[in-house]
Amino acid sequence: MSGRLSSTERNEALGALPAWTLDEDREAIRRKFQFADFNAAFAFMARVALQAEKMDHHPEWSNVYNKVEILLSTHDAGGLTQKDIALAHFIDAVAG
Ligand code: HBI
Repeated sequence: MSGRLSSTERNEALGALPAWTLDEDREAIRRKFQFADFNAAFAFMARVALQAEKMDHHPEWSNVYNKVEILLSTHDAGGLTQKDIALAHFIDAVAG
């Protein structure tokens, strides 16, 4: 399991992920999304789910109609790792 990011690595990584906010308590990153409707939200979640399986790295997320909230952290490492950063970039790319 790749190791936890140092604070420097974390700050550098988050510089390229401006839409995400740091959750200090969870040592995680969060982003909220609003789509046109449930269909669009679920299609987004399906694409992320397939990528999560491919990476063996899964989001903590919730969905209410057209809104999706995602939290990324690496449970095995107890904080942020490169897997979280990579998945966040994938999510940004598919979210548009
Ligand atoms: N997803 N976010 C996250 N963090 C993990 O530590 C993790 C995961 N998905 C699968 C996974 N670990 C496996 O390696 C097992 O540890 C469950």
